[in-house]
Amino acid sequence: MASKRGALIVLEGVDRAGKTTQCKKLVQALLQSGRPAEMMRFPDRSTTIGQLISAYLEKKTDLEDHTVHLLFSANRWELVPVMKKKLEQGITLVVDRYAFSGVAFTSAKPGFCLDWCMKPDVGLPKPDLVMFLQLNPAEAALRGQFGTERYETSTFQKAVQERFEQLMKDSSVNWEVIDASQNIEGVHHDIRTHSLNVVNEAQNTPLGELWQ
Ligand code: ADP
Ligand code: 2DT
Repeated sequence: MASKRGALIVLEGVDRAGKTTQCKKLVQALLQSGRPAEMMRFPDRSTTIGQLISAYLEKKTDLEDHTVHLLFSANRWELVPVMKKKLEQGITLVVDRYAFSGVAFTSAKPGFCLDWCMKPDVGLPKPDLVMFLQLNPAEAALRGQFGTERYETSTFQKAVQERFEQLMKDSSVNWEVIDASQNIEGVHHDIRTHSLNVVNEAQNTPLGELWQ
């Protein structure tokens, strides 16, 4: 009999919502409870494609908008064999941003619709759970200034938030909205509760395909 698979858990949210902090804490909590777990993040800037994306985000290079969208998607697809292997080995993957960021960010640019932006990511491993860390801009501002990378402006982030809200209407994805304005432990408590349920359920269900 095949061994029990790990769960694919994604954290999404606007800048400074606490995604990275919470991904790390969730991995620690899962490991401490005896469940194998690893963190991943997108973009993964370590690959050749990731380096092109990183230079773009750092404004060292310019790329045409469709082109960079496809590179972000390619950066996920190139990691799919590794992700599937780990999940099959029973490792739960906790992922900092995924295709939802891909769609929300590009579709916030003029001339892009949600539908076109979703297409390249159709068929990716489907997350068992996507937690959206909800935080309003005033509270995000209390956590520090915007950085200097591309997209780090309040006008653009507001448009991104609106696109995320559109995406969350899609009931084919298991969304959970988390109140990210709580303290770090409070947010972690909510995330851990939802994740443990999903890790247990995923063991006996096949991995799905996103948006199809
Ligand atoms: P993201 O990955 O969503 O951009 P981070 O996890 O990097 O967010 O957190 C952004 C900043 O906010 C960091 O300085 C972090 O320590 C702080 N932070 C994270 N979660 C909270 C929280 N719940 N309350 C207050 N500050 C937080
Ligand atoms: P961080 O590395 O700080 O999370 O910033 N983005 C991300 C996209 O535009 N498309 C994508 O597919 C993904 C995964 C969000 C990465 C920045 O890149 C944006 C912020």
